[in-house]
Amino acid sequence: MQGEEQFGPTSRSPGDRPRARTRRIRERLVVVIPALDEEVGIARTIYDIKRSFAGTNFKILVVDGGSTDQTVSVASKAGATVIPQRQSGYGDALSTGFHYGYHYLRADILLTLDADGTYDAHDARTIVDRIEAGEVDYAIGRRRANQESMTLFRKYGNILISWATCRLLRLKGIKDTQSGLMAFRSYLIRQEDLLTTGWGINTEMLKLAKELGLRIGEYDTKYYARLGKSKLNPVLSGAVDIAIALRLMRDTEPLLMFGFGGGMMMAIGVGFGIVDLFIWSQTHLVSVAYTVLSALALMVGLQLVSLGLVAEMLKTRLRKRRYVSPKLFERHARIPRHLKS
Ligand SMILES: Nc1nc2c(ncn2[C@@H]2O[C@H](COP(=O)(O)OP(=O)(O)O)[C@@H](O)[C@H]2O)c(=O)[nH]1
Ligand SMILES: [Mg+2]
Repeated sequence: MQGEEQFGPTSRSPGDRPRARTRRIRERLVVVIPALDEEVGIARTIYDIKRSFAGTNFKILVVDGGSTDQTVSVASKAGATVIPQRQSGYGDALSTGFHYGYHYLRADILLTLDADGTYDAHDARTIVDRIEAGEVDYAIGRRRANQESMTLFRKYGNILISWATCRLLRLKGIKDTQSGLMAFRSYLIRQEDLLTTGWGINTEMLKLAKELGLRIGEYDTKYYARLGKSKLNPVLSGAVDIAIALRLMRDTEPLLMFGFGGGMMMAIGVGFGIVDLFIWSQTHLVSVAYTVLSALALMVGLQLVSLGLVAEMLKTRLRKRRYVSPKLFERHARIPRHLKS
């Protein structure tokens, strides 16, 4: 196929004319690996990445969360650049790494994966290739776990969280919003200081990517049993993910969120009012309890709807500030690579 590049030595017969296109200079990739006490898995993770991305333009950045074991020295020896994170938490580690990768290492594409050997480095390469090929701007590795590598509780919890997140954020076709393997075009974090410092960062980034109109894709990836001990509390992280999704919804779809809540309250108020009327029609007595409940629910409902309307107006007025400049966006995202000169 024309336009497709060959890497490594090409098998050209003596009579062939030189190819019109030379070997493409690959985009710069920064691999961000968050690590907290991962001396058992970090070296393997780094070596696997090195092998998979051999011959390409990449740098490995380990973001250390204050490990008390040998993580930092093992990672440095394995050839990674190690930096400390700014504050604490998984989200902060990623945010630190992404900003460092973009501003200091001039990354075109950012990739992240765990330091525990759970993700497959070849699959990581595949999702980066999809971005380089211009197929998507944001790629997630959808975990295809076997029973041993993920408990059933986590597996079904993850399905539920992903479903709820997609419903709340109106994302279509994403099945694994919480995957630790993802890659994206680096300008995604250009203007946005990610708010989350904890586990909700995946949700926040996904929402941002959708808002910016990035093409989001999901690709199957193998998911192995973890090396070392997990840092995640699945119940807590699930609750945080939902809370983050709700917070983002409050900021981006306030009318829907408050309007829905307000509408429900008003419906309850009307319901109590009808019961009250029914009692009155039968007994010619007014139930104080139903009257008070009805009035209360109607008032709260009305307030929520009003809040939704005001918040919607604020959102519209503040919206422009969240976006990267359209010019920059055009340059990176809209025009497929093979059409750029
Ligand atoms: N720097 C840093 N890394 C963290 C922190 N919490 C978790 N990690 C790393 O983030 C990755 C994901 O955590 P992990 O325990 O594997 O969660 P799980 O994959 O959901 O079980 C691992 O590489 C952890 O070492 C943190 O607070 N700071
Ligand atoms: Mg992990």
